[in-house]
Amino acid sequence: LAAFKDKNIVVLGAGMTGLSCLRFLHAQGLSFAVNDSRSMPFSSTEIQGQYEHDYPKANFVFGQWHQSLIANADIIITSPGIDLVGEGITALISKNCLVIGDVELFCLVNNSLSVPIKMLAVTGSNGKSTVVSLLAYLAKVIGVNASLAGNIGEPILDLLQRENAGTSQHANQPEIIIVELSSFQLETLSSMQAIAASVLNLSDDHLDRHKTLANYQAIKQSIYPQAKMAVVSREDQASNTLVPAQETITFGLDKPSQGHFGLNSIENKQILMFGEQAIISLDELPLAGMHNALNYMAALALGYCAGWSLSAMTANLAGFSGLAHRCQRVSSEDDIQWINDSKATNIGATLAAISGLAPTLLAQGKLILIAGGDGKGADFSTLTTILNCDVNQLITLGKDGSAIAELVSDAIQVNTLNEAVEQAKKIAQPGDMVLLSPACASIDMFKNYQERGEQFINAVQAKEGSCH
Ligand code: UMA
Ligand code: ADP
Repeated sequence: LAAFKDKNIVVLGAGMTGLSCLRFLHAQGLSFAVNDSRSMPFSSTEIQGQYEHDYPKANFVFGQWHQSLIANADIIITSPGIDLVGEGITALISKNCLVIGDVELFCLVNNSLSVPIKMLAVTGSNGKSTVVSLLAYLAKVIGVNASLAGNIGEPILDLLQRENAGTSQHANQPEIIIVELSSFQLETLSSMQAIAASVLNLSDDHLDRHKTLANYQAIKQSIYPQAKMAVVSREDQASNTLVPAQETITFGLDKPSQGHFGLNSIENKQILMFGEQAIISLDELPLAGMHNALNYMAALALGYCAGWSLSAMTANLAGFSGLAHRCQRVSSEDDIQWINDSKATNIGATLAAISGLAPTLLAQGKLILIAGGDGKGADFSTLTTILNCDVNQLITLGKDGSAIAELVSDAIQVNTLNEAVEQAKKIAQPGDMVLLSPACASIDMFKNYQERGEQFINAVQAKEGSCH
């Protein structure tokens, strides 16, 4: 990190990412400033005075963007949630300033190690956390020392041994890092050298920040040139238009050619295939729906690129039971299924949930969908057909709930999630399914999607009339 010595370094944001940068820069003995536009960025467990004491070489500036600090910076390390253009920061930055994210900083350090830590990188509009968690699970059970980092919640710089970072290797370093990357993180990343990377799929998301689908698509696909091998979906053309000429393994729902993953129907069963080789029947796997079949294949393909044994991975696939808030059954009392898919924060995830779950209903069973929240600028019209064909009753809430309600003739609009659940309780009969799959972010009404999911579960489990 010689290039960082005696430079004006500014960390933007004092959230998870900013604090990991702070710890890392401090361990390098570097001076730097931390600027956050909120006046109280630290949570109750992180006390500012303590930080000022522990990091004497850091200058903390909170409450507004510090224009001259930013204008005089040689290096800016920004956090993914900060919209540099929207916040007017880009206009302040001098043209010689290096603007990077935490993952780029990690890669610059990692690339300079005598034996860089290997990386597998995953992005996409949906399925990222499921795929990286499945990969981490497989690594563990087959005996690979892997760590999970990135958008899933563990800032990647924290994986470098602090006292030795950038100078030497440490015995406890993981053999491989499985990194989940958001479009926000990819915007400031250009030096990753992953073994393999995948854009799992692409549908409208974060358009309030990226403005056009084309921008969002280009940002997502910038992952491919930063990997030796590309793991590419045959189902989603929008995710693979910019794959450079490199070794490619594809996955899709059709019969695969040699060296690729796909499905084949054998004796009325859908079998996961690697070329001509039958791997496992989908009905032996706990995560239902075709979107999860794709997730299984993407994880197997990425693990295969890392040199993991296909048979060892396959033997352990069924042991992964999935993550909370993703099409999670929370009750089937009175023969009514209540499904929490609070993590469906965009249209693509809700489409996958409905098309995966509707076929599992019995002939008379109705599907009641609870949707709405902050749509992040998405065009909801792509939901029109599925809402009118597969959803029997739509209940909407939140900032963009009425825009979804307009797509059908008989939506019920409510103000709170508890009200939505009460309405659903009045309507649902044995054999029906009530699905919370909002197609929207939660931030207009909740702290995060977890809080939304937990409130849904509590309301479902509350006895009649008591869920307030
Ligand atoms: N901040 C400002 N001004 C702004 C915006 C933010 O000062 O205009 C400050 C906030 O006051 C806060 C800090 O920046 O102190 C927060 O930074 P951040 O929003 O980048 O959040 P982190 O805590 O650093 O968490 C980030 C990711 N957050 C976002 O991308 C919004 C986390 O992904 C990620 O787990 C974490 O880094 C570790 O890598 C969360 C997420 O919601 C889960 N991701 C989005 C998604 O999955 O859809 C992309
Ligand atoms: P991400 O980390 O990309 O947000 P998650 O694995 O957390 O992905 O899942 C988010 C939402 O997307 C959930 O509602 C889940 O049911 C749905 N989902 C998971 N995999 C896929 C996929 N391959 N295609 C579409 N939707 C998916």
